[in-house]
Amino acid sequence: KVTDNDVEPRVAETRHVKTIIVGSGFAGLGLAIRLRQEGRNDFLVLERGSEVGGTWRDNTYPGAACDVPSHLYSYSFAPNPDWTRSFSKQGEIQGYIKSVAERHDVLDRHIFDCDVQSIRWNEAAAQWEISSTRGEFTADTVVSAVGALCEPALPDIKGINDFDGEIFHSARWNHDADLTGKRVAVIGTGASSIQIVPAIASKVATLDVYQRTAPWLLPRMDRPYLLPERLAFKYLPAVQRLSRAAIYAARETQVVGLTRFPVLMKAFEALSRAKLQIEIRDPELRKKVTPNYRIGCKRMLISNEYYPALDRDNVDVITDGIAEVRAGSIVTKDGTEREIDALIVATGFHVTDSPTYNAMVGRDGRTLAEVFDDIGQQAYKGSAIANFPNMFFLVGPNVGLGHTSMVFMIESQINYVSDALATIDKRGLRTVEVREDVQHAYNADLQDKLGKTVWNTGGCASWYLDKHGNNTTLWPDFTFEFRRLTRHFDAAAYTTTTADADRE
Ligand code: N01
Repeated sequence: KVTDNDVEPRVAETRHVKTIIVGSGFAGLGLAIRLRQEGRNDFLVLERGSEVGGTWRDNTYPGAACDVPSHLYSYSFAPNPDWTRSFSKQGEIQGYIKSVAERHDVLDRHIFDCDVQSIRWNEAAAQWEISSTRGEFTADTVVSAVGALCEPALPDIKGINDFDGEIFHSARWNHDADLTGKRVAVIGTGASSIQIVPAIASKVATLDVYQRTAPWLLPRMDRPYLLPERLAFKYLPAVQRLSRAAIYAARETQVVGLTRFPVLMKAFEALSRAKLQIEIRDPELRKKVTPNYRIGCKRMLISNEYYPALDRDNVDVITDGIAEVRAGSIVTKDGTEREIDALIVATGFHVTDSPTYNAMVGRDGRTLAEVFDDIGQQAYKGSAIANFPNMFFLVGPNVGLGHTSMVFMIESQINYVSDALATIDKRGLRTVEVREDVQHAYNADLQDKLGKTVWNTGGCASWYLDKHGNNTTLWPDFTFEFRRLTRHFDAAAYTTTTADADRE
């Protein structure tokens, strides 16, 4: 870690580096490691948190765990024979990310507690100017690796700011708040909530779960690894590789089934309904939590504990819609007032309207938010956006997945971006900017494919869709197809200038 002594003098003077990476979750950290491996050491990682890990550092709520199997949810260059269970918990994943950062010796390129406030293109200098809470920087190239699920979305509910008790977002869990014996409410029933509810249900006095849309639930095939398995992973690396490949293949077939074959969707729905029948005794409650849209339209959730938790005597599912929050209670639209001591807001993230878009100012003086307002959230291969020269994105638009490991997509983008940086160096390029026509054609094709999927046609609203109803977050195909597209940087899709500023 860069110490305060190293960093503070930079506050006074602008520091220039070749490449700045913003964010050090799986994506930013993975790229930093790749740059170091390639001997491209003139880079810095600016990270607003005080350690690496991104979403796995921030989401520390009780019950937080991954819904992708551990051996696939790891860097391919850093397999981990020590995973203790098939689906890892937050602490274990965060420990893994930190140990990879240490082992690959990139922490000295990080500046922590560094909140980036603006990233502005200087056309004359062909550089990015970065303002942060730890000083000013300039860079030839910026890679934004802030992630899609980094900015908590608070619900716009009347009176919520006047609530007097403990209130916090799932991604900003207040561990000083003791919920034991308290009357607690949770707003939201997404991936975070269905992990929080069973984790706290038995310790609180009462738990009111405010559900707007019921999620589809499937079994969670989680279990601790047996000692012989762990020994095999450790001493026979081929076993771990095989396990990874098998999980990968199974997950790839899932996306095709859900996006293309209605018969398979029906089979999954039947499985989920059977689960409901077995795990919830109360028929009224069962009716309340039965989804009314096609499975897969929203992210499918996996849990063996959520329904039994809802079925507890001290837990209520409330579907009437929230009218207002008062100092010590929530009032629903039917006029019922329920008193509470603590309110947990598990209402997701700003995805298609991320505040980070306001901080980036491109070549024509418009912010990324303004550009996206005009054309919708889009990028070429999820990685480059016209009007933002020498800027690349990891986990950009339409790179997200609902069914398998984001680490696979991230590593594909790392291949692409590191090859782009190498090409810039090799050819002595001053700027590279994706051509608008290429970007638009790429996105028209994506939207065409997405328009036919269950995400767009399944009869639900979700964070996958933007305000125009376009799916600007998910990748619609096999992930190996994305890997193929991002294998090499395709300079022909870009307008480039050389040092003498000739447009090529
Ligand atoms: O957020 P969400 P999340 N009034 O947006 C409800 C990843 N993740 O933090 O469905 C009332 O999914 C909203 O209702 P509705 C994963 O990619 C992974 O849970 O919009 N309710 C919904 O129920 C996931 O998809 C893991 O009608 C309001 C909930 O809040 C993503 O993160 C674990 C409301 C938000 O659900 C986000 O998950 C956790 C309002 N005003 C997260 N506004 C694992 O790997 C929103 N809601 C296991």
